[in-house]
Amino acid sequence: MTADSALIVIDLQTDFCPGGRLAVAGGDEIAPLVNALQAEHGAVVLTQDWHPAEHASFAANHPGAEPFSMTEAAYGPQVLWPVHCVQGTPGAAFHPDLATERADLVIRKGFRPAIDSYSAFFENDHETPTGLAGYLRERGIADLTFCGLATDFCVRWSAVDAARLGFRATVRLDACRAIDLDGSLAPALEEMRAAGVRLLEG
Ligand code: VGL
Ligand code: ZN
Repeated sequence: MTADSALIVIDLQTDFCPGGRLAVAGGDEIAPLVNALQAEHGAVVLTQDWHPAEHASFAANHPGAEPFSMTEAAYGPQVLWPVHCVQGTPGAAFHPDLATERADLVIRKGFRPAIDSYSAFFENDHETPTGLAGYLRERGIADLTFCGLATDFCVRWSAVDAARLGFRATVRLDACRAIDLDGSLAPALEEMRAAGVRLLEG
């Protein structure tokens, strides 16, 4: 265990697990490993996707649009998702198998109606910060290990941003699960590698 390392658990929430509204296959399976990994880090941060019902990333808010289709947002291409992780609903809660008592910080993201937020560090405009980088720097934490959901969206964007911000970034792929929307996993792994993220299978 190193004092200057943090485990960042991305979006291990009920809606991203089997039975949820944007279920990632096997999403719930990672909880025991994620819980065990917490003991290996000096700090634990949990992120929580936290959308208002009128969020622009929901297909239901775009008349005629199908879930998993694409739209053009002001900041670039955006997937239109099924309604998920609506603030205060059971689906937005952490999965019940996730141990949350050791968490130092819970960072919520995606709460601005007009902009999605995959990364734990920036919203999808790549400009609006969540405050996480400042929090980690003030605590002197330089080493980040990512796990959670989903490998090819929120984990990917978080790990790539971390590397670009100068943190040492590792992804524990065995403690992640992917959506793999139209083959999105392979380029996600490639992008993380190219950004200098260390990918570990265990
Ligand atoms: C996520 C799609 C929409 C994620 C969040 O946590 O990977 N994916 N919102
Ligand atoms: Zn979301």
